[in-house]
Amino acid sequence: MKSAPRIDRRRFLSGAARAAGLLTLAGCDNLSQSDWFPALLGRAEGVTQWAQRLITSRVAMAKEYTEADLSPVFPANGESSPDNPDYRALAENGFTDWKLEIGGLVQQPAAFSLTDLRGMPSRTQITRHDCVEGWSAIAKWTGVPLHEVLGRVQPLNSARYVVFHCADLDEDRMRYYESLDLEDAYHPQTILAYDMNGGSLPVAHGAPIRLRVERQLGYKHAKYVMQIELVKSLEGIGGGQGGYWEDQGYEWYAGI
Ligand SMILES: Nc1nc2c(c(=O)[nH]1)N[C@H]1C(S)=C(S)[C@@H](COP(=O)(O)O)O[C@H]1N2
Ligand SMILES: [Mo]
Repeated sequence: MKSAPRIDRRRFLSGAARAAGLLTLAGCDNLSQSDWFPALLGRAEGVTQWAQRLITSRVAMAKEYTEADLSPVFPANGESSPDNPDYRALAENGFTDWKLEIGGLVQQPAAFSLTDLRGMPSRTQITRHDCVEGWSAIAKWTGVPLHEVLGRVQPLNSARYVVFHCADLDEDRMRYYESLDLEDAYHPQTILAYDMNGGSLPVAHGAPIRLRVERQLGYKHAKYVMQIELVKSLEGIGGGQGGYWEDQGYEWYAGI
């Protein structure tokens, strides 16, 4: 697993969790919803009140920047041109035939075209993307807040995670996917972006839509999102760890 040496706070927090003997839990369970976690953490030696608050609260907004801060070059990373034939066909038609399918534990499964998504309320944010490979870049993203989309399909009470299934497959035919808990899914800065820096999202950056989840590291920001699925558990999806990189050892909660 590649580490993120620049992110001291994250390192400290994972150290705090480890001190409490809870590292294995940090993966797929929402610690803030656990009754006993804060109590146990509070007892762990050397763990201060503010650290506990940082761990248990994720309501804060990620920093937003101005046009003057935009990076002249924003690298494309990971997949930048999916060779999936279905995706290619959609791209050749300017994604006019593409539809985002949303199903699983919802009352009203739906399929939204790009026009449908562009017709919903939008949010624009200038944020910094941090990749664990050691680069950061600032861009302007416009898209529909995920909570707007979820509001239209009405998740059932049993839903705990939102899973994003992508168009790209790796050499072993494993599909890229990612997941969020509902707390991050409903965060105001969590958007399905269709524009980047004022133009439509380029294929290299995830056209027709990519997830922006600004308080987490780059690999959580799924590109080429084709389907969204609400589930009770991450078991049985991909390798069961909640994401393509998570299945290879990265942390599921990639907080910055
Ligand atoms: N579908 C898909 N999404 C993905 C990836 C990928 O390979 N496939 N790479 C991830 C990683 S590691 C990063 S840093 C960002 C890169 O986004 P960018 O190409 O816009 O820089 O996308 C993330 N989302
Ligand atoms: Mo990344």
